[in-house]
Amino acid sequence: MITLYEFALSGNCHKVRLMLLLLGLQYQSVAVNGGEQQQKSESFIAMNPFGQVPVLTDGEVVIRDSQAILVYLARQYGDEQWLPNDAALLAQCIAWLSTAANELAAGPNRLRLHFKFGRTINLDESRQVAANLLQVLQNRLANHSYLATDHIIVADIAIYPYIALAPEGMIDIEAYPAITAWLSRIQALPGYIGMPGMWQSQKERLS
Ligand SMILES: N[C@@H](CCC(=O)N[C@@H](CS)C(=O)NCC(=O)O)C(=O)O
Repeated sequence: MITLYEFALSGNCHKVRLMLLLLGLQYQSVAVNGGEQQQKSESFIAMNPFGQVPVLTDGEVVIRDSQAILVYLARQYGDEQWLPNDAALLAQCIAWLSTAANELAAGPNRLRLHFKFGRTINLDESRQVAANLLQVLQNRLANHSYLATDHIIVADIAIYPYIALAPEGMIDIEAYPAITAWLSRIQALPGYIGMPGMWQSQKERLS
């Protein structure tokens, strides 16, 4: 049985939820109590020494880090569509996973932590990182349907939640039409699940 240890309001956890559902996988969710710092308990640290969610277990396999979990699920349960075998394409995919852990975390994610949860941040720096990232995404998606290739792969799932949640970080996502078109494409996928606070396509709003 697959088990996901998660916070309900975490975009990193949402990546994993979305991937599990797009792959049609059954799993059990364990809500980690962040208010009580359960992620820092001895038993949790045994699964993730950084004391963070998400963590996914699958039998004896224990994986920390949302990007790593996406790669595991794609390789273990998905077809090549989700995680390319081709060396150049795989490198493109890893580049976007790296962007998820770096620019996305330091920009849109950090702005959301500030405006939604009151975290103290360097506002100017986070806004600059976010603006730069959004322009890179807009430029790429102006000519492509997805980030790394012509169909969805784990790279898109890794970037998706914190871009869809960008309005909670006071980012005007509608100013980037190629990005909202990409968000809409993902929201139209069979098995798609959203979370509160995400930008929604008109179709999603009406459903
Ligand atoms: N690189 C990690 C980051 C994980 C992360 O930042 N988790 C946050 C929730 S989104 C967390 O557990 N925060 C609580 C803490 O650090 O104590 C990933 O992608 O999974």
